[in-house]
Amino acid sequence: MIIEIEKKIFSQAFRNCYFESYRHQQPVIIQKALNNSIALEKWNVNYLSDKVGEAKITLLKYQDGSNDFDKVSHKKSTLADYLANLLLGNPDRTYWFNILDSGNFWCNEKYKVPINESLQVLQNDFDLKGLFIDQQLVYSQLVLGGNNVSTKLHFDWGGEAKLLTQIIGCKEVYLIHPDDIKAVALNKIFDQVNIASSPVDLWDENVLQKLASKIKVYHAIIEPGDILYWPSYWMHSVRNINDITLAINTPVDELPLSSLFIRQCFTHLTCELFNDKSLAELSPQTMKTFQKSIHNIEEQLINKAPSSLFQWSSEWPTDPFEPIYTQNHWNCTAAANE
Ligand SMILES: O=C(O)CCC(=O)C(=O)O
Repeated sequence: MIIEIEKKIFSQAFRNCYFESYRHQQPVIIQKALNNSIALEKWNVNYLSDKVGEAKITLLKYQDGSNDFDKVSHKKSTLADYLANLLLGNPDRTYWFNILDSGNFWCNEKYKVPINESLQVLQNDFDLKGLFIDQQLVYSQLVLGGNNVSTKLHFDWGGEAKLLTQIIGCKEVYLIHPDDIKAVALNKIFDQVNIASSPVDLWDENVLQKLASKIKVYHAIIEPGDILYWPSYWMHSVRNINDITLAINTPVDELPLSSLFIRQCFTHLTCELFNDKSLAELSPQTMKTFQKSIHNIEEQLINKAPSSLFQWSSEWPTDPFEPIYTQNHWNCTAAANE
């Protein structure tokens, strides 16, 4: 079944209702929360070119016909040149998305996420503080592209929830509840590709209909002024609709996942492995290295002991272009084992 995501007008009453009925539970489009926002009122090609046009940015250049952000090359530009390129129809299918020190114009000090200092001045134009829980906002990032780009179905690696604020143009979004993960053939740890993504292409109408006959697929078109919230680990695939489509991506660190829980998972893994008789065949040196690795992870978890997943995840590779599970990683591992 395809379900249209609920729309709610922002108010104090809605804020209470958000904490009771949406947070951690289901997506919602929050409308009219950006009253008096300069971003919403003034941002356009001329305004952004005048104010931050000189900013140096890094774009993702997708392969032909693909929306796989793990298989991209990088292209440098200035923001003004990129905006001009979008006005020409974005012929090289580039997307300004998900490179922290390129697109971030604000970050919460507590997370130490990099930002693009040339964009910092935009902090005066846009601010989500005061709407929900300020300390949980991680950073704010510009996401800009033409109507011919989208993202493949994935969830966010750090377990963050999302506030996606639409500023110029519209986006189409599909979301899937984490409980339905088994229906989307999530890439597996040994599949040698991004394990937070799925090969299911929701932009193929047949694939979409087939999936929607089995599970709930949430859908929305978001328009300027809309803030789309989705909770942690909801899978999402997002498509730009207009030639200039600009949104602000603000991850929310709201999942109360303890590092002790993660340690618990490692304990299970370790027990499984050590109960496997074939491990007896490993050399004492290999066993020692193996134990040392697990011990290191345990130390990290105990010493940092953050209560939030986002801080924990920042200890791990977060660059989508160098994830731990890349082809290279596994090739190297295979080569080392030969
Ligand atoms: O806004 C977009 O196009 C992509 C958003 C997205 O996929 C994400 O925030 O992870």
